[in-house]
Amino acid sequence: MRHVDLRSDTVTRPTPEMRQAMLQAEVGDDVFGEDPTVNQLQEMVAAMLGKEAALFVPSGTMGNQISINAHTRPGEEIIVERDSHIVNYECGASAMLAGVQLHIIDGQDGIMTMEQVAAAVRPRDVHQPQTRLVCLENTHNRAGGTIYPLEEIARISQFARERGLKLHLDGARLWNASVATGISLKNYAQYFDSVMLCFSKGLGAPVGSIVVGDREFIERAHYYRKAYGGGMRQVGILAAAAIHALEHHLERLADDHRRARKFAEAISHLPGIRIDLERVQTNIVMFDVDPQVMTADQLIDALRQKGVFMLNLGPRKIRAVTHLDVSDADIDYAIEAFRELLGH
Ligand code: TLP
Repeated sequence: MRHVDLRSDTVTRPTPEMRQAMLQAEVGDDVFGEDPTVNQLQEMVAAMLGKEAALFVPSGTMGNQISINAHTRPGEEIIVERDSHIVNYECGASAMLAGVQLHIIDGQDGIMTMEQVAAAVRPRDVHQPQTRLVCLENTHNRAGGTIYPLEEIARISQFARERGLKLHLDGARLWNASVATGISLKNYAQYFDSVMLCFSKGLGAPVGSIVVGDREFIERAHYYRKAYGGGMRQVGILAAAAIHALEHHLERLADDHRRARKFAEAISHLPGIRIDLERVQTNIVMFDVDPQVMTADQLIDALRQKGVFMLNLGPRKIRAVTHLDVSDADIDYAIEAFRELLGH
């Protein structure tokens, strides 16, 4: 039986060519700053994003969390969107480790407007926490891989600068936004004080994320990376996978987007499936199952029997994500599995 794993773009396994690059990587002790491959990756990504410096980190979660810590002081407030990864899937780390309070805003499909951000900023008042940082997410995971409009980013950025607030981007899948829109990574990054990007998602590397920003910010982030236990030694073997991914797997994200679109359109015609095709903009397909027909759990179980794997995000909500290890034939197979289960 075919095995089509659409639970996440994190499930990819390194290709033979990527493993070869890892095998041949020159390495050194990165805690001493002496790993040439890590240094090469950091310089490469800083240049791609048009920032002064970059820092390789073990995970997206650590990248976001050390950025939050580096921008803030305990007791300060950060503005975040309700469905964001930082709010929902990072174990409350911002409170646990940076000691900040979250000011949560209801966005529309993950998008907060400048007006919403402005309304959430605290006045200078001896009673109130002080707002220090705003975090955006692009593409937005829980909203279904949606792309943050550049104009809104620009407006929020201008407002933040005027008010002396910092702006951080959870760009775990910024690569996807850039490939889908043709807007360069640099163009996106210019609006932010810090950006976190993942190599371990659609790019197909086994481990690793990166944070970019100005030199002073990266120095502070470096301090927190060590404090969080993220100082790694001969980690050039992982940086080599990331460099390989940037050189060979970036443009092909367009294939993932095309396949996600094909899958979404095909299942949208089936009874019991509710899906907003306008929100299928990159490699994530989020849809609801009509509880009269089946629960999300039941559909996921039935799909698993056929070798198709998806993620349950609620009693009705299911997520499917395309990636490097999902071919056109895999997508056709997944569509056929849906037709068999729901077609009649
Ligand atoms: N997302 C994972 C799960 O944690 C939900 C996934 O399968 O999508 N920001 C965003 C927008 C993410 O989607 C993720 C991972 C992260 C940060 C965290 O990255 P890691 O898993 O490397 O800590």
